[in-house]
Amino acid sequence: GGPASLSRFRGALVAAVLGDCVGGEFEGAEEVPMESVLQHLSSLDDETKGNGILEYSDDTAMARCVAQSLLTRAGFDEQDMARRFAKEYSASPGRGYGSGVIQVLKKLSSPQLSDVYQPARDQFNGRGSFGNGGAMRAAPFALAFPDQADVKRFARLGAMLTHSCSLGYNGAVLQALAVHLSLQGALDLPQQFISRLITEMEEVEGNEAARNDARILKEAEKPFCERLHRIRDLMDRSKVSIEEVISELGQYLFPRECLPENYGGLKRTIAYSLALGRDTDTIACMAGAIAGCCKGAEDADMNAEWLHMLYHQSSPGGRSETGEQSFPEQHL
Ligand code: F2R
Ligand code: MG
Ligand code: MG
Repeated sequence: GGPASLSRFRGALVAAVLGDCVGGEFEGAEEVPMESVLQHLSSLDDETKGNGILEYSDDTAMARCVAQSLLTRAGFDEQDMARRFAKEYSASPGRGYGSGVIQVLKKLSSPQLSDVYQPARDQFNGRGSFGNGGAMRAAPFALAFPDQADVKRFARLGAMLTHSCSLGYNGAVLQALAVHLSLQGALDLPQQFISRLITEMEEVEGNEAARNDARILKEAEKPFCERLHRIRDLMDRSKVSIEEVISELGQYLFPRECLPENYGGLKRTIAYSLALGRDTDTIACMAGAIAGCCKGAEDADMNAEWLHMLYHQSSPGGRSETGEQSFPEQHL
């Protein structure tokens, strides 16, 4: 499909669910040999093995809350989103949430809570979380708002419900921006895609709060810009090993080597995400994932359709003036 087509909306949400489900197999493993990744992927292709159902984790559970809140409120409503996070956690607490964020989700369920951002601010002795839980659920913001300034603003506010450290919420802004740009087809020119992200993140990371957090955490002055510059440098080279990617970037880039020739783009991306090890469900979820069958994909597919409608309808300000429910709950 062309820019902002329904198939791109579907691809973004469904691939995220698949990445989470397929990537869950290796989450936490320090090293994942490519051989194990290929074995895992081929066992999923083999209908005679397993029951064909994979479990999704917190990544999908929270992204679904974001999508459903944006749809039901026809824009960003922090109270509604916070309530959905809390309800989802209390219904299924065993989805593998981060050990810190659990405290926030419990506090968000209190009817006495007057400021929904306060529990996140209290995390880690008032420093806030820098975990990737805001980023892992950021894609729906890019699908709900056509305007880039809205994508940045609401992705940040949505992440701040659980992550008040700038590394946590700016990671969500970066992820939402990447989905926003790729929805317009920007991935066709990868170098330019990264350059545009750098330009945006220069501004996002330019404020005092971000500089202060980076200083305290002994990070580069603008941590995400710095990683993006390293990605651009690596992309200029013809060959990059998986070890170099891990040591240079942590876990971010997807060279073409070491994978079977017959793997398509999406399958290659998820296979590589798994081979990077450690936070494999979240990396694969955020990077996009192979096609397959797992619980949660149906919801994502339906949300994609509704978000596609909302995107093409919405006014630049985000939430409709009346705040009416444009997308009835029973459809979600
Ligand atoms: N939690 C996991 N995986 C652990 C294993 C789960 C296992 N498979 C199971 O089934 O139980 N995965 C999920 O968590 C990540 C997203 O986490 P989130 O939402 O960011 O959580 P949290 O608790 O806010 O942060 C994560 C950890 O980062 C450290 N941390 C964050 N901020 C800190 C700070 N300011 N100072 C010190 N440490 C900080 C803490 O260790 C947090 O617990 C995703 O991978 C998702 O898949
Ligand atoms: Mg997870
Ligand atoms: Mg994870």
